[in-house]
Amino acid sequence: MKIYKWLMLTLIFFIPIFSACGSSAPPAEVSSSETPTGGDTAASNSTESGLAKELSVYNWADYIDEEVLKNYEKEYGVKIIYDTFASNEDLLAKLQGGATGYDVIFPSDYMVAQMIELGLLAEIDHNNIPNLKKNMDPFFLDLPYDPGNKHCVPYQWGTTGIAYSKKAFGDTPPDSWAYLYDPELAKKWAGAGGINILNDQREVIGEALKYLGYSLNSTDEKQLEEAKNLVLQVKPYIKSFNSEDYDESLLVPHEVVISMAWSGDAAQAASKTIDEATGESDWAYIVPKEGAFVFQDNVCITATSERKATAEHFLNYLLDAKNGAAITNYTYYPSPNKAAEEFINKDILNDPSIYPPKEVMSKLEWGKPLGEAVFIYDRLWTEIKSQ
Ligand code: SPD
Repeated sequence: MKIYKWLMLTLIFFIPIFSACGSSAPPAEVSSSETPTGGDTAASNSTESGLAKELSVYNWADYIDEEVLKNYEKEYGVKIIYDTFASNEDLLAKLQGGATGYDVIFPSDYMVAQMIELGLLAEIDHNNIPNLKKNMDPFFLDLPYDPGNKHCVPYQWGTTGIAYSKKAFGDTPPDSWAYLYDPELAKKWAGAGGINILNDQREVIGEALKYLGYSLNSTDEKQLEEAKNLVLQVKPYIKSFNSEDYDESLLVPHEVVISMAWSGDAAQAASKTIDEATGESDWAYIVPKEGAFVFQDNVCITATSERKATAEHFLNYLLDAKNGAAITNYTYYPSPNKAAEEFINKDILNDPSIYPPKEVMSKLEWGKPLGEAVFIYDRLWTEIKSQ
Protein backbone atom coordinates (compact mmCIF):
# COMPACT_ATOMS: atom_id res chain seq x y z
CA MET A 1 0.00 0.00 0.00
CA LYS A 2 2.89 2.33 0.72
CA ILE A 3 4.02 2.07 -2.88
CA TYR A 4 0.60 3.12 -4.10
CA LYS A 5 0.63 6.16 -1.93
CA TRP A 6 4.03 7.18 -3.07
CA LEU A 7 3.01 6.73 -6.67
CA MET A 8 -0.25 8.50 -6.32
CA LEU A 9 1.53 11.39 -4.64
CA THR A 10 4.04 11.47 -7.45
CA LEU A 11 1.23 11.57 -9.97
CA ILE A 12 -0.69 14.18 -8.08
CA PHE A 13 2.12 16.56 -7.37
CA PHE A 14 4.49 16.09 -10.27
CA ILE A 15 2.00 15.92 -13.09
CA PRO A 16 0.48 19.41 -13.37
CA ILE A 17 -3.11 18.76 -12.45
CA PHE A 18 -5.70 21.42 -12.27
CA SER A 19 -4.98 24.80 -13.65
CA ALA A 20 -7.72 26.94 -12.21
CA CYS A 21 -9.01 26.04 -11.58
CA GLY A 22 -29.47 12.74 16.89
CA SER A 23 -30.55 10.15 16.02
CA SER A 24 -31.79 8.71 19.30
CA ALA A 25 -28.87 6.29 19.61
CA PRO A 26 -26.27 6.59 16.90
CA PRO A 27 -23.85 3.67 16.62
CA ALA A 28 -20.39 4.46 17.94
CA GLU A 29 -18.65 4.22 14.59
CA VAL A 30 -20.96 6.74 12.92
CA SER A 31 -19.74 9.39 15.23
CA SER A 32 -21.26 12.47 13.65
CA SER A 33 -24.72 11.05 13.69
CA GLU A 34 -25.96 13.40 16.32
CA THR A 35 -28.65 15.88 15.56
CA PRO A 36 -27.14 17.80 12.69
CA THR A 37 -26.08 21.32 13.49
CA GLY A 38 -27.06 24.17 11.26
CA GLY A 39 -30.39 22.53 10.41
CA ASP A 40 -31.92 22.09 6.98
CA THR A 41 -33.73 24.78 5.07
CA ALA A 42 -36.48 22.23 4.55
CA ALA A 43 -36.48 21.45 8.29
CA SER A 44 -40.24 21.60 8.70
CA ASN A 45 -40.26 18.31 6.89
CA SER A 46 -37.97 16.58 9.37
CA THR A 47 -37.65 13.44 11.48
CA GLU A 48 -37.60 13.53 15.28
CA SER A 49 -33.83 13.57 15.18
CA GLY A 50 -33.81 16.76 13.18
CA LEU A 51 -32.81 15.03 9.96
CA ALA A 52 -34.85 15.63 6.82
CA LYS A 53 -37.40 12.96 5.99
CA GLU A 54 -35.93 12.47 2.54
CA LEU A 55 -32.57 12.84 0.87
CA SER A 56 -32.04 12.78 -2.86
CA VAL A 57 -28.85 11.02 -3.93
CA TYR A 58 -27.49 10.98 -7.50
CA ASN A 59 -24.64 8.52 -8.08
CA TRP A 60 -22.89 6.62 -10.87
CA ALA A 61 -24.73 3.46 -11.91
CA ASP A 62 -23.86 0.35 -9.87
CA TYR A 63 -21.58 2.22 -7.47
CA ILE A 64 -22.87 1.44 -3.99
CA ASP A 65 -23.91 -1.54 -1.90
CA GLU A 66 -27.66 -0.99 -1.61
CA GLU A 67 -27.55 -2.45 1.90
CA VAL A 68 -25.63 0.66 2.99
CA LEU A 69 -28.52 2.82 1.77
CA LYS A 70 -31.14 0.57 3.33
CA ASN A 71 -29.31 0.57 6.67
CA TYR A 72 -29.15 4.36 6.64
CA GLU A 73 -32.88 4.55 6.01
CA LYS A 74 -33.56 2.05 8.77
CA GLU A 75 -31.26 3.63 11.33
CA TYR A 76 -32.20 7.24 10.79
CA GLY A 77 -35.67 7.21 9.26
CA VAL A 78 -34.49 9.18 6.23
CA LYS A 79 -35.87 7.95 2.92
CA ILE A 80 -33.20 7.92 0.22
CA ILE A 81 -34.43 8.86 -3.22
CA TYR A 82 -31.75 7.27 -5.36
CA ASP A 83 -31.03 7.91 -9.01
CA THR A 84 -28.03 7.15 -11.23
CA PHE A 85 -26.12 8.73 -14.11
CA ALA A 86 -23.70 7.44 -16.76
CA SER A 87 -21.01 10.11 -16.98
CA ASN A 88 -19.76 13.33 -15.40
CA GLU A 89 -21.10 15.24 -18.38
CA ASP A 90 -24.59 13.76 -17.93
CA LEU A 91 -24.49 14.79 -14.27
CA LEU A 92 -23.40 18.32 -15.17
CA ALA A 93 -26.04 18.62 -17.90
CA LYS A 94 -28.71 17.56 -15.42
CA LEU A 95 -27.70 20.21 -12.89
CA GLN A 96 -27.24 22.90 -15.52
CA GLY A 97 -30.59 21.94 -17.02
CA GLY A 98 -32.18 23.16 -13.78
CA ALA A 99 -32.58 19.96 -11.76
CA THR A 100 -32.59 21.42 -8.25
CA GLY A 101 -33.87 18.40 -6.36
CA TYR A 102 -30.58 16.55 -5.87
CA ASP A 103 -28.84 16.89 -2.50
CA VAL A 104 -25.85 14.56 -2.77
CA ILE A 105 -23.87 13.93 -5.99
CA PHE A 106 -20.72 11.96 -6.94
CA PRO A 107 -18.59 13.86 -9.51
CA SER A 108 -15.05 12.84 -10.46
CA ASP A 109 -11.95 14.96 -9.79
CA TYR A 110 -11.92 17.22 -12.90
CA MET A 111 -15.69 17.67 -12.71
CA VAL A 112 -15.47 18.80 -9.07
CA ALA A 113 -13.13 21.60 -10.17
CA GLN A 114 -15.50 22.55 -12.98
CA MET A 115 -18.55 22.48 -10.71
CA ILE A 116 -16.85 24.60 -8.04
CA GLU A 117 -16.10 27.19 -10.69
CA LEU A 118 -19.71 27.11 -11.85
CA GLY A 119 -20.99 27.57 -8.28
CA LEU A 120 -22.84 24.25 -8.33
CA LEU A 121 -21.46 22.85 -5.05
CA ALA A 122 -22.14 23.83 -1.44
CA GLU A 123 -19.29 24.22 1.03
CA ILE A 124 -19.26 21.47 3.65
CA ASP A 125 -18.76 21.88 7.40
CA HIS A 126 -16.08 19.44 8.53
CA ASN A 127 -17.41 19.60 12.10
CA ASN A 128 -20.42 17.67 10.86
CA ILE A 129 -18.27 15.10 9.05
CA PRO A 130 -15.78 13.91 11.71
CA ASN A 131 -15.13 10.64 9.85
CA LEU A 132 -13.32 12.68 7.23
CA LYS A 133 -10.36 13.35 9.52
CA LYS A 134 -10.83 10.24 11.60
CA ASN A 135 -10.96 7.60 8.87
CA MET A 136 -9.71 8.88 5.54
CA ASP A 137 -6.18 8.35 4.34
CA PRO A 138 -4.70 11.90 4.31
CA PHE A 139 -3.12 10.97 1.01
CA PHE A 140 -6.53 11.31 -0.68
CA LEU A 141 -7.43 14.62 0.98
CA ASP A 142 -6.73 18.22 0.05
CA LEU A 143 -6.20 17.46 -3.65
CA PRO A 144 -5.77 20.29 -6.14
CA TYR A 145 -9.28 19.98 -7.61
CA ASP A 146 -10.80 20.82 -4.19
CA PRO A 147 -8.20 22.40 -1.90
CA GLY A 148 -8.92 21.76 1.78
CA ASN A 149 -11.85 19.50 0.81
CA LYS A 150 -14.03 22.58 1.10
CA HIS A 151 -16.74 21.02 -1.06
CA CYS A 152 -16.38 17.26 -1.28
CA VAL A 153 -15.14 14.12 0.44
CA PRO A 154 -13.36 11.29 -1.43
CA TYR A 155 -15.47 8.24 -2.32
CA GLN A 156 -13.59 5.69 -4.45
CA TRP A 157 -10.84 5.74 -7.05
CA GLY A 158 -9.88 3.63 -10.04
CA THR A 159 -8.44 3.35 -13.52
CA THR A 160 -9.73 2.98 -17.08
CA GLY A 161 -8.58 0.08 -19.20
CA ILE A 162 -9.72 -2.89 -21.24
CA ALA A 163 -11.83 -5.77 -19.93
CA TYR A 164 -11.55 -8.91 -22.03
CA SER A 165 -12.68 -12.50 -22.09
CA LYS A 166 -9.73 -14.82 -21.52
CA LYS A 167 -11.53 -17.55 -23.50
CA ALA A 168 -11.51 -15.27 -26.54
CA PHE A 169 -8.01 -13.79 -26.15
CA GLY A 170 -6.09 -16.81 -24.86
CA ASP A 171 -2.46 -15.99 -24.13
CA THR A 172 -2.49 -12.65 -25.93
CA PRO A 173 -4.16 -10.02 -23.75
CA PRO A 174 -5.27 -6.83 -25.53
CA ASP A 175 -2.50 -4.67 -24.14
CA SER A 176 -3.02 -1.66 -26.42
CA TRP A 177 -5.82 0.75 -27.24
CA ALA A 178 -5.28 -0.50 -30.82
CA TYR A 179 -7.68 -3.33 -29.99
CA LEU A 180 -10.44 -0.74 -29.78
CA TYR A 181 -9.18 2.04 -32.06
CA ASP A 182 -7.39 0.29 -34.95
CA PRO A 183 -10.01 -0.54 -37.61
CA GLU A 184 -8.40 -3.87 -38.56
CA LEU A 185 -8.26 -5.11 -34.97
CA ALA A 186 -11.67 -3.69 -34.12
CA LYS A 187 -13.15 -5.46 -37.14
CA LYS A 188 -11.58 -8.72 -36.05
CA TRP A 189 -12.92 -8.55 -32.48
CA ALA A 190 -16.31 -7.28 -33.60
CA GLY A 191 -16.51 -10.48 -35.66
CA ALA A 192 -15.20 -12.61 -32.82
CA GLY A 193 -17.89 -11.65 -30.32
CA GLY A 194 -18.30 -7.89 -30.12
CA ILE A 195 -16.95 -4.67 -28.63
CA ASN A 196 -18.43 -2.32 -26.03
CA ILE A 197 -17.02 1.09 -25.24
CA LEU A 198 -17.93 3.44 -22.40
CA ASN A 199 -20.69 5.92 -23.10
CA ASP A 200 -18.47 8.74 -21.87
CA GLN A 201 -17.01 11.51 -23.98
CA ARG A 202 -13.91 12.20 -21.88
CA GLU A 203 -13.08 8.48 -21.86
CA VAL A 204 -13.70 7.73 -25.54
CA ILE A 205 -11.96 10.86 -26.86
CA GLY A 206 -9.34 10.80 -24.08
CA GLU A 207 -8.22 7.22 -24.65
CA ALA A 208 -8.13 7.83 -28.43
CA LEU A 209 -5.81 10.78 -27.73
CA LYS A 210 -3.69 8.52 -25.56
CA TYR A 211 -3.52 5.92 -28.34
CA LEU A 212 -2.31 8.67 -30.70
CA GLY A 213 0.42 9.58 -28.22
CA TYR A 214 -1.19 12.79 -26.93
CA SER A 215 -2.33 13.84 -23.46
CA LEU A 216 -5.85 12.75 -22.60
CA ASN A 217 -6.36 16.35 -21.50
CA SER A 218 -5.45 17.77 -24.90
CA THR A 219 -7.28 20.93 -25.90
CA ASP A 220 -5.54 21.15 -29.28
CA GLU A 221 -8.26 21.21 -31.92
CA LYS A 222 -6.17 19.37 -34.51
CA GLN A 223 -5.37 16.53 -32.11
CA LEU A 224 -9.00 16.37 -31.06
CA GLU A 225 -10.20 16.11 -34.68
CA GLU A 226 -7.68 13.32 -35.21
CA ALA A 227 -9.06 11.50 -32.17
CA LYS A 228 -12.63 11.94 -33.39
CA ASN A 229 -11.76 10.56 -36.84
CA LEU A 230 -10.16 7.55 -35.20
CA VAL A 231 -13.33 6.85 -33.25
CA LEU A 232 -15.49 7.31 -36.36
CA GLN A 233 -13.37 4.79 -38.27
CA VAL A 234 -14.02 2.07 -35.71
CA LYS A 235 -17.58 3.04 -34.91
CA PRO A 236 -19.11 0.52 -37.37
CA TYR A 237 -17.46 -2.26 -35.34
CA ILE A 238 -18.72 -1.10 -31.95
CA LYS A 239 -21.69 -3.05 -30.73
CA SER A 240 -22.63 -0.74 -27.87
CA PHE A 241 -21.74 2.43 -25.98
CA ASN A 242 -22.55 1.42 -22.43
CA SER A 243 -21.03 2.58 -19.15
CA GLU A 244 -23.96 1.83 -16.86
CA ASP A 245 -24.80 -1.87 -16.71
CA TYR A 246 -22.21 -3.25 -19.12
CA ASP A 247 -20.54 -5.39 -16.46
CA GLU A 248 -23.75 -7.34 -15.96
CA SER A 249 -25.55 -7.04 -19.29
CA LEU A 250 -22.66 -7.36 -21.74
CA LEU A 251 -19.61 -8.82 -20.07
CA VAL A 252 -21.04 -11.55 -17.93
CA PRO A 253 -23.54 -12.98 -20.47
CA HIS A 254 -20.71 -12.64 -23.05
CA GLU A 255 -22.61 -10.33 -25.35
CA VAL A 256 -19.15 -8.88 -26.09
CA VAL A 257 -15.62 -10.21 -25.73
CA ILE A 258 -13.82 -6.92 -25.16
CA SER A 259 -14.83 -3.63 -23.57
CA MET A 260 -13.39 -0.31 -22.54
CA ALA A 261 -14.01 -0.49 -18.80
CA TRP A 262 -13.48 1.05 -15.40
CA SER A 263 -11.37 -1.13 -13.15
CA GLY A 264 -13.99 -1.94 -10.52
CA ASP A 265 -16.65 -2.82 -13.08
CA ALA A 266 -14.22 -5.19 -14.79
CA ALA A 267 -13.28 -6.73 -11.44
CA GLN A 268 -16.98 -7.23 -10.66
CA ALA A 269 -17.39 -9.05 -13.98
CA ALA A 270 -14.33 -11.16 -13.20
CA SER A 271 -15.74 -12.08 -9.80
CA LYS A 272 -18.97 -13.26 -11.45
CA THR A 273 -17.22 -15.54 -13.95
CA ILE A 274 -15.08 -17.62 -11.63
CA ASP A 275 -14.99 -21.25 -12.68
CA GLU A 276 -15.52 -23.26 -9.53
CA ALA A 277 -13.32 -26.11 -10.69
CA THR A 278 -10.27 -24.02 -11.57
CA GLY A 279 -10.87 -20.93 -9.44
CA GLU A 280 -10.07 -18.90 -12.58
CA SER A 281 -12.34 -16.14 -13.81
CA ASP A 282 -13.05 -15.62 -17.49
CA TRP A 283 -12.97 -11.82 -17.50
CA ALA A 284 -9.69 -10.02 -16.96
CA TYR A 285 -8.60 -6.38 -17.07
CA ILE A 286 -5.55 -4.61 -18.42
CA VAL A 287 -4.40 -1.00 -18.57
CA PRO A 288 -3.10 -0.50 -22.14
CA LYS A 289 0.58 0.21 -22.63
CA GLU A 290 -0.15 3.72 -23.95
CA GLY A 291 -1.66 4.68 -20.57
CA ALA A 292 -5.15 5.77 -19.50
CA PHE A 293 -7.18 7.77 -16.98
CA VAL A 294 -6.79 7.42 -13.22
CA PHE A 295 -9.69 9.00 -11.34
CA GLN A 296 -11.04 9.76 -7.91
CA ASP A 297 -14.80 10.07 -7.47
CA ASN A 298 -16.16 12.25 -4.69
CA VAL A 299 -19.28 12.87 -2.63
CA CYS A 300 -20.48 16.48 -2.68
CA ILE A 301 -23.56 18.49 -1.77
CA THR A 302 -25.30 20.60 -4.39
CA ALA A 303 -25.47 24.37 -3.93
CA THR A 304 -29.25 24.14 -4.24
CA SER A 305 -29.72 21.50 -1.52
CA GLU A 306 -32.21 22.50 1.16
CA ARG A 307 -31.19 19.52 3.29
CA LYS A 308 -27.55 20.30 3.76
CA ALA A 309 -27.31 19.17 7.38
CA THR A 310 -28.85 15.80 6.51
CA ALA A 311 -26.61 15.56 3.47
CA GLU A 312 -23.53 16.12 5.68
CA HIS A 313 -24.83 13.49 8.08
CA PHE A 314 -25.12 11.07 5.14
CA LEU A 315 -21.61 11.91 3.90
CA ASN A 316 -20.28 11.10 7.34
CA TYR A 317 -22.19 7.80 7.28
CA LEU A 318 -20.56 6.85 3.96
CA LEU A 319 -17.15 7.58 5.49
CA ASP A 320 -17.71 5.17 8.37
CA ALA A 321 -15.08 2.39 8.28
CA LYS A 322 -17.50 -0.52 7.91
CA ASN A 323 -19.66 1.29 5.39
CA GLY A 324 -16.58 2.24 3.34
CA ALA A 325 -15.52 -1.42 3.33
CA ALA A 326 -19.02 -2.65 2.43
CA ILE A 327 -19.00 -0.29 -0.55
CA THR A 328 -15.62 -1.52 -1.80
CA ASN A 329 -16.53 -5.17 -1.17
CA TYR A 330 -19.51 -4.59 -3.45
CA THR A 331 -18.07 -2.27 -6.14
CA TYR A 332 -14.49 -3.63 -6.29
CA TYR A 333 -13.11 -0.08 -6.45
CA PRO A 334 -10.31 0.91 -4.04
CA SER A 335 -11.38 2.92 -1.02
CA PRO A 336 -9.59 6.04 0.21
CA ASN A 337 -10.89 5.09 3.68
CA LYS A 338 -7.87 3.93 5.68
CA ALA A 339 -9.98 2.71 8.60
CA ALA A 340 -12.03 0.58 6.18
CA GLU A 341 -9.02 -1.47 5.08
CA GLU A 342 -9.27 -4.05 7.85
CA PHE A 343 -12.83 -4.87 6.72
CA ILE A 344 -12.10 -5.07 2.99
CA ASN A 345 -11.84 -8.57 1.49
CA LYS A 346 -8.20 -9.59 1.17
CA ASP A 347 -8.76 -10.79 -2.41
CA ILE A 348 -9.69 -7.24 -3.34
CA LEU A 349 -6.80 -5.63 -1.46
CA ASN A 350 -4.35 -7.99 -3.17
CA ASP A 351 -5.78 -7.75 -6.70
CA PRO A 352 -3.36 -5.82 -8.96
CA SER A 353 -6.16 -5.00 -11.41
CA ILE A 354 -7.86 -3.09 -8.58
CA TYR A 355 -4.76 -1.70 -6.83
CA PRO A 356 -2.40 -1.29 -9.80
CA PRO A 357 1.33 -1.90 -9.37
CA LYS A 358 3.93 0.83 -9.71
CA GLU A 359 4.65 0.29 -13.42
CA VAL A 360 0.96 0.66 -14.27
CA MET A 361 0.45 3.70 -12.04
CA SER A 362 3.29 5.47 -13.78
CA LYS A 363 1.40 5.32 -17.13
CA LEU A 364 -1.79 6.88 -15.80
CA GLU A 365 -2.94 10.46 -16.19
CA TRP A 366 -5.46 12.47 -14.16
CA GLY A 367 -8.27 14.25 -15.95
CA LYS A 368 -8.15 18.05 -15.84
CA PRO A 369 -10.92 20.55 -16.46
CA LEU A 370 -10.81 21.55 -20.12
CA GLY A 371 -11.84 25.20 -19.88
CA GLU A 372 -13.34 26.50 -23.10
CA ALA A 373 -12.27 23.33 -24.94
CA VAL A 374 -15.18 21.58 -23.27
CA PHE A 375 -17.32 22.93 -26.12
CA ILE A 376 -15.06 21.26 -28.69
CA TYR A 377 -15.40 17.94 -26.83
CA ASP A 378 -19.19 18.36 -26.74
CA ARG A 379 -19.30 19.01 -30.47
CA LEU A 380 -17.03 16.09 -31.33
CA TRP A 381 -19.00 13.75 -29.09
CA THR A 382 -22.24 14.77 -30.81
CA GLU A 383 -20.60 14.09 -34.17
CA ILE A 384 -19.39 10.69 -32.98
CA LYS A 385 -22.74 9.66 -31.57
CA SER A 386 -24.83 10.96 -34.43
CA GLN A 387 -22.89 9.54 -37.41
N1 SPD B 1 -20.03 1.61 -12.13
C1 SPD B 1 -19.47 2.74 -11.47
C2 SPD B 1 -18.45 3.46 -12.23
C3 SPD B 1 -17.95 4.72 -11.63
C4 SPD B 1 -16.72 5.15 -12.25
N2 SPD B 1 -16.43 6.49 -12.20
C5 SPD B 1 -15.62 6.77 -13.30
C6 SPD B 1 -15.07 8.12 -13.37
C7 SPD B 1 -14.28 8.34 -14.60
N3 SPD B 1 -13.84 9.68 -14.76
